[in-house]
Amino acid sequence: MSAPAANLRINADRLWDSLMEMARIGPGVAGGNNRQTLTDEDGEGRKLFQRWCEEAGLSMGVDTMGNMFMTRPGTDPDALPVYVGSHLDTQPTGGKYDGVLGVLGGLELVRTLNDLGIKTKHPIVVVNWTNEEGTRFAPAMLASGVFAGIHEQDWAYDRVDAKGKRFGDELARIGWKGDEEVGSRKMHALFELHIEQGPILEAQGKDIGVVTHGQGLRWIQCTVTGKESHTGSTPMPMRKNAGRGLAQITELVHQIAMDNAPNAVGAIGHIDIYPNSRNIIPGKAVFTIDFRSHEIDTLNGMVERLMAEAPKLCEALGLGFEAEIVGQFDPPEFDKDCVKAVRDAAERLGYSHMDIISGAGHDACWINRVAPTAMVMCPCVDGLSHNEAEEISKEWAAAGADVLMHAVVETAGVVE
Ligand code: HGY
Ligand code: MN
Ligand code: MN
Repeated sequence: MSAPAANLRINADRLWDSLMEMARIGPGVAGGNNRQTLTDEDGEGRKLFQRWCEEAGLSMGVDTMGNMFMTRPGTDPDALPVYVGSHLDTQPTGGKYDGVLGVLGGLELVRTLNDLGIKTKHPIVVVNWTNEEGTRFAPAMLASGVFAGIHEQDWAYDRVDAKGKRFGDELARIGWKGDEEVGSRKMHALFELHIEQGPILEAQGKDIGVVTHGQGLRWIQCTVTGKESHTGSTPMPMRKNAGRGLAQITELVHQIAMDNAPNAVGAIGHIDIYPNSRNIIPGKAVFTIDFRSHEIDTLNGMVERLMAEAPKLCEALGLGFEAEIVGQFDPPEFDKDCVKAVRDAAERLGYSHMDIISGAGHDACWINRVAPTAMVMCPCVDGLSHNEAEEISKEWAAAGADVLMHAVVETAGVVE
């Protein structure tokens, strides 16, 4: 397929305006967003995206996991589409760009092709994947995981949030349970634009990250059980304090990651302590360990060491310990041809670039299992993400969307 001309560029102002308008839906309390999956705010964001897509002449399909597919026809209706997209759901204290840049970057490339009357052989489909974040309903990348055949849909429907609400019920409640069979779509390729969510590109002074691999992930949900009792009248030797188990395991997780540096990370982000009363010794702690590495042996070794040492720590404190893997994927390697299309696009457009391993998980990690897939990354200020202060520049957003457009258009084939 012939490469697009180097002067083919997206409309940076229009992309930025769309990002800012979407950010007004589900605002956070500190300038970011709280548009968690399957909330009313998510439903509102979906409607805005649908309206914009339909204004751009795209036709909508929605599958049984609520994944949204917005199609721009190609000249060859039998050609498998090139997909482009990410997620509109956010963390509870999320930023304005995590996921959203990839969805609206996909819409912007369609708008630009429309402006210029450019036709492609393969159709182009812009995607919004449901529940990428996994913060309300674990695991992360739930709907792209069902699409890729990793998870069963019934299992996904039964995932519950902290208030006991079911994923399947909430999807129906907001009116986004589609009738298309999830996973029935076949793809020629998929590209995802995403902010790096780390400090490397900014520190190296690069506009574009050419993502060759991703880290693998293990989410281990632990339950430490002790005994609730009075914080004033219970003698210290008699206490069974679940909080101490949490504290020592938090330190163990950190040490395991540090012992495997630099190719490993680990932390505990989700913590529920029971009964969470000022004058009751915690009887139970439920928390999720997040281990990641791009080396599968390192990742598995971290889990093995945790599962060997944590029960002993708890036993010494007179506490019970149980653990369950509630989310996992092995380190993905993206499609070499798609990665080359991204790298060539950055070269052609004159953007500085470097190969990079994605620290965060993305829907592309699962779709990589069922179709040739690659990612484009742009820097973010101080590498900060999953924080309302997440920030990028308009120039970074435009550079990422330009490279995304060139990679997609080259793969979809320009029809003269
Ligand atoms: O957890 C992740 O890496 C992604 O941001 N959901
Ligand atoms: Mn994301
Ligand atoms: Mn995220």
